[in-house]
Amino acid sequence: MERTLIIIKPDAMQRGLAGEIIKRFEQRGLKIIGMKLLRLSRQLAEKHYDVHRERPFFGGLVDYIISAPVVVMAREGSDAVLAARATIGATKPAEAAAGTIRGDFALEIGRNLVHGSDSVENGVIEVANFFSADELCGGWSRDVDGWVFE
Ligand code: DAT
Ligand code: MG
Repeated sequence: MERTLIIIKPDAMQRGLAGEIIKRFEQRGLKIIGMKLLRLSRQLAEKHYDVHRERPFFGGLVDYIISAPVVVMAREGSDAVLAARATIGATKPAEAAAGTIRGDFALEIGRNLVHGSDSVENGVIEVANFFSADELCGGWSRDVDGWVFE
């Protein structure tokens, strides 16, 4: 079962788009196993974006992601990583397809509203970086008849 970390970034919070973004993942059927509001520490932000440390935009990216509280969500499912990325849209919003979050609400790469893990491996790592085990509620699912608890 795959896990993906979703971050509703400061620009989405500032624009009042948190509910819209949560709705899209919910409608897609991506099971939610964790959610909280927090302001990232610089240390956690630098760890989260470590792969981009040598890029010229790294400093601005970190300053931006720690500039305001964000909503972080853990989502789980088969193909959760790919499905979430498809719902989010391309990194460069101008290239993101209409119907995706970025394609419908964003234009600037530095203000692209939402993060989603880019691989199955990183999904597991990123969820663990943001959530302790007791903050995650697995062990349930939905089917046509309603809730199913393990
Ligand atoms: P994604 O968020 O789609 O996974 P990424 O991992 O390549 O994209 O980059 C992380 C974030 O860094 C991205 O959401 C916005 C920012 N970023 C990426 N490339 C950039 C660039 N060329 N200029 C400014 N910001 C950039
Ligand atoms: Mg990425």
